[in-house]
Amino acid sequence: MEHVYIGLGSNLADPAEQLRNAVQALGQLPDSVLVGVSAFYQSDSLLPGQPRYTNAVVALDSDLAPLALLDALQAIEIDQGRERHERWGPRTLDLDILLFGDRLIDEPRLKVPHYHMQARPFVLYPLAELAPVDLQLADGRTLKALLADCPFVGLERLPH
Ligand code: A4P
Ligand code: MG
Repeated sequence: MEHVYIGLGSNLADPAEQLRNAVQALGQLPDSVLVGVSAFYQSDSLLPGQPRYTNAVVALDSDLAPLALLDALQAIEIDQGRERHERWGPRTLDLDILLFGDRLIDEPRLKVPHYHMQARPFVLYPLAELAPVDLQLADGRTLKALLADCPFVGLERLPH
């Protein structure tokens, strides 16, 4: 099995509920075991004028191939998007494959490690709850070094 980290994000009016539902769905993926869920963190959207986001990271052990996992994640996004489509519009849940073991994947549909993750506090801090600080990313930098360059600014850690 490979150790996979998935980033979750939502900026619906009840994003924490979206994330809880997503965690439950991730726990039911075939050939996979959910091994960790970070706390939830709130922060302002990177795009001005949008509601605040809630983000989290989930750790999975999975036998799924990377593109099969991406298909499954997109099916979960569509499922949850549909639930609230009329009320909130199409983008209710974002599921990103952050890391897939130590693989470097560069395919049209899938780039791993996920671009920009190395500078986003709402990815790195929840990831650090689950991953060892000496975790190395593809460019050789450790999670510890990335955190040192990414201050805990504008993040609010929500109680579980
Ligand atoms: N794709 C490629 N690589 C991956 C990967 N590693 N994991 C492709 C998942 N998907 C990957 O994704 C578009 C396509 O990326 C997919 O079809 C897949 O084939 P999407 O989720 O439909 O698009 P998106 O998420 O809207 O685009 P993007 O560029 O991922 O947006 P970002 O960068 O995630 O920005 N502020 C806060 N505080 N928290 C947030 O989570 N997120 C955004 C969205 C803006 N501001 C935010 C946050
Ligand atoms: Mg995305």
